[in-house]
Amino acid sequence: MAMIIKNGFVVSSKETKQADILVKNGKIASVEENITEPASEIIDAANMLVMPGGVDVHTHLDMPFMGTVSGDDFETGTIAAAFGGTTSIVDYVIPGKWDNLKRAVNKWHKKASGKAVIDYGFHAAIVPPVHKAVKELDYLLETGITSIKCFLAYKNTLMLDDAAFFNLLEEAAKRKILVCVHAENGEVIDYLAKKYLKEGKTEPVYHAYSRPPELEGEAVARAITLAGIAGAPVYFVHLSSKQAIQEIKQAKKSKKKVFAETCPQYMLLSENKYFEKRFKGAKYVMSPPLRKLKHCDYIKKSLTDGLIDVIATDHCPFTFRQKQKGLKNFSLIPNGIPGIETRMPLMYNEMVVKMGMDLSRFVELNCTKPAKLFGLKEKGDIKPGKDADIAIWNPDLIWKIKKKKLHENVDYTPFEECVVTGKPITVLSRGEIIIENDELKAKPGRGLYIKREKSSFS
Ligand code: DUC
Ligand code: ZN
Ligand code: ZN
Repeated sequence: MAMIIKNGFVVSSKETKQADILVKNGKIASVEENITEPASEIIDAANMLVMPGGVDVHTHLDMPFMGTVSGDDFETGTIAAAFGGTTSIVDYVIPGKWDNLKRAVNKWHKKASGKAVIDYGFHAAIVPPVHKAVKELDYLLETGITSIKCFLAYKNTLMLDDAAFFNLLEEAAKRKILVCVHAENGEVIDYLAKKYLKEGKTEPVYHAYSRPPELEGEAVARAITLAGIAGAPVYFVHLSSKQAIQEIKQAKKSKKKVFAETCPQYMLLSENKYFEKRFKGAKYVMSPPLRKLKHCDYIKKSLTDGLIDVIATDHCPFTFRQKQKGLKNFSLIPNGIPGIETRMPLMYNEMVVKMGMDLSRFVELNCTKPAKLFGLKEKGDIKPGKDADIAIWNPDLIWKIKKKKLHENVDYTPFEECVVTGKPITVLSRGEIIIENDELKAKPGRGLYIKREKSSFS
């Protein structure tokens, strides 16, 4: 039977208006004033914001990495996402040393099925040797994976050299596969890391010093050039610096098909976190690293200037114990931080409450544009025909982020003690209530694999 969400302020990527939403068979059937159709369930959303569920297109769940495994699996990770108002994710399949892409994708299906509480898709990372992976690109498309990731950092493991990267750009362009790029200059990072370690500089802050922002700017510029020659649109993941965004600005100005993602941490946290005593700085070790405040401010400004297309998380949590692997050598600290549960509230607080941005722009960056760019055609907006993935927010609730209240399977949050205004209270996935009054209502395994369409590149 039908469900009606009544009297809320409905926020779509186009407008905010007081309206009711009629949900039928898991889909949004209509968005209109005063719907009177009979319904088996009515949710009163008076004084609430009714927004699309968040779409997080950059996560690493249950991922083997740097000699350990990221702490959230598809059950804990998607539960945490749901509590934070996110209703679909796209996770990165990372092939192990002996995996071809097919085997790696099957491994990821096994990790996810029976566990996820929200819907999920996959990207595939392409690691050396590239010539083998190229032969499997058509298989990726058949299985609903329409984007790949290339690492220009992590020398000797994930990194591609320029020729291999260019080869992939050409092959991706032929097939309209969107190429996601981790843009940092891996050769020079490797050189600097070795130099610091030789000088006895082993503490977490040298992780940041060995990856200066210029090396991100350089890699972004190089990737834009190579993609231009190959005729491939490119999507830059987790941009962290002014240098990188300036390259994006230039490219967008020249009408190149270049897209930019950033994450809350690059706007809300800065490099001084690495100086926390007793190795606590390791909790913020991620790549790219946190930057000086001027970069945070520049990225925030870029949200309004239209230079950023997507806000995602790069959720990749490791416990403080796991981080101890790098106690005597910063280059061994597993890279990554949690963020899947806090993205939407932190960004609502920053963009809407503090910066006074339009609610539709918040929705566009966190829901609609990621869904469009990654071919999640049923997701990311509130309009008839879309899946009823909906988060009902109390926009006035003031609360403090505390690890002990979160659901991420890790022993800290980098956003501890942040005070935010606004919280998702009721969350629906395909018309089913999965979170209500801080309680999980969904069973693991209800989340479905999304066979994605090709990017709309717009
Ligand atoms: N960066 C991280 O911090 N973790 C996972 C992979 C990455 O690129
Ligand atoms: Zn990355
Ligand atoms: Zn990542």
